[in-house]
Amino acid sequence: MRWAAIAFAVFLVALSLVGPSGRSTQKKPNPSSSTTNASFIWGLPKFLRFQEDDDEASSYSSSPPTAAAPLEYDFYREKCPQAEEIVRSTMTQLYSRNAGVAPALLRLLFHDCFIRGCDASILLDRVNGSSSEKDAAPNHTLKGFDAVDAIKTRVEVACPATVSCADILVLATRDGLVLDFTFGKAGGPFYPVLTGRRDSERSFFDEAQLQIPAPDDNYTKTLVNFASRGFTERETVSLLGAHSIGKLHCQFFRHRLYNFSGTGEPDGSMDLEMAAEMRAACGAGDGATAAVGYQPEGRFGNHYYGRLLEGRGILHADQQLTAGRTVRWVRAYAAEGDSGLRAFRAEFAHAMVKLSGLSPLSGSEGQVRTRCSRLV
Ligand code: HEM
Ligand SMILES: *[C@@H]1O[C@H](CO)[C@@H](O)[C@H](O)[C@H]1NC(C)=O
Ligand SMILES: *[C@@H]1O[C@H](CO)[C@@H](O)[C@H](O)[C@H]1NC(C)=O
Ligand SMILES: *[C@@H]1O[C@H](CO)[C@@H](O)[C@H](O)[C@H]1NC(C)=O
Ligand SMILES: *[C@@H]1O[C@H](CO)[C@@H](O)[C@H](O)[C@H]1NC(C)=O
Ligand SMILES: CC(=O)N[C@H]1CO[C@H](CO)[C@@H](O)[C@@H]1O
Repeated sequence: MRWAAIAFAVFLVALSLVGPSGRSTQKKPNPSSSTTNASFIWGLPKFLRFQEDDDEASSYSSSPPTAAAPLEYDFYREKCPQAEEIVRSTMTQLYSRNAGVAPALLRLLFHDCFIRGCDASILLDRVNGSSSEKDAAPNHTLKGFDAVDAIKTRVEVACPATVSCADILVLATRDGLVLDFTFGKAGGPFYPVLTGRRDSERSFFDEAQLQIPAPDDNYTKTLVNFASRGFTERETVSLLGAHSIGKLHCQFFRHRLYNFSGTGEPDGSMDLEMAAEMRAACGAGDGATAAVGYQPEGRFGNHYYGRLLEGRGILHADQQLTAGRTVRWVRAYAAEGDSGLRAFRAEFAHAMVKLSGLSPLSGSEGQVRTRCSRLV
């Protein structure tokens, strides 16, 4: 927590030096910068960028910093100064009632940002009968829509039609993670998020159907998918650590427990004791509603990586992180004592900043929805 607090303080100072307030008075959208994808990361102070220490480093060092970042620190400071506080306090209430809201929003944000960037397109209901992202296969079991709506309703009362659903999802996810850390053993990352995103005017069913990573994706497919959105292998490994919280339904890995077309044996990469535990937890029948997590308490931490090293990954895609050279990052994050957890927290925070900054709509692009599930 101390690292994060210091980092954030430095972040604020750095931002005040580069002068976001000067930018805020010129409301003109910058069409070229607003259509870029993850490049806003270059607007962050250097210490918040990732220190690559492997062969992926060159992919970063060649990109120039963008002068006009579309997102800003505290974008709503004049138009709705209480916005971030309303998000935070509402999340605190929602979390105290149901801690599952933190993983639910984290997954929702991932599914939003992976399809055309963080533009709240995942929140739209079907429009004119045509399928929305919510209808796409990977959407099954997505949760947290009601939490976003609850927050949005309060924000709308304070500042009508001002704060985008895309920003609310990014802020609420961040705040939920902080809460999950506070009550857990780990204590953990608070990361700065910029705001000023706008909401999409359509939903992207076909893309969601094809591009959201699937639970049985292999090593190569997972890495290629994340790389196409600008994530290095190391960042990909840290992001999947999101699975240290929340629950996974048996439907996504039942076939790993029994080889239905052959011997009935569990997947060869799965620890046998684990297979027995999972069979017991999931039940023999359809059991579509049973779900398990990487640890009973489900708090954020690096236990996910230790489990992978023991062959106790739940999804095939999780276990695949140990199937190639990414195993070195799994080992680094799983390291005993403080060092693994510290590395994971810092690098997860960095990767979340990057995820939250994917292709935002800004300026006059898109719209600000008044209800997150509908276009205005
Ligand atoms: C290869 C990449 C990934 C695959 C295949 C994948 C797949 C899945 C699946 C199948 C579930 C279970 C859903 C359910 O049973 O309801 C799940 C849950 C979850 N995923 Fe992922 N995921 C991936 C990456 C990520 C990333 C990058 C994040 C966030 C940064 C994330 C966050 C979560 C969270 C928090 C949950 C628990 C949700 C809850 O308990 O409500 N996942 N994921
Ligand atoms: C939905 O249908 C109405 C009426 O036909 C039309 O005015 C509107 O533009 C359509 N919306 C979208 C997003 O296609
Ligand atoms: C991974 O999956 C892709 C697509 O499903 C497939 O083309 C590829 O051969 C697989 N790679 C390995 C090493 O199994
Ligand atoms: C990201 O932006 C770069 C440069 O503008 C572009 O070449 C690349 O295709 C974009 N990637 C995605 C996933 O949009
Ligand atoms: C399932 O069993 C069949 C026949 O024994 C075998 O060919 C196949 O590779 C097994 N599948 C898995 C996922 O282990
Ligand atoms: C949460 C959500 O909207 N789930 C939907 C996913 O898509 C199926 C159809 O493909 C719907 O029935 C679910 O309601």
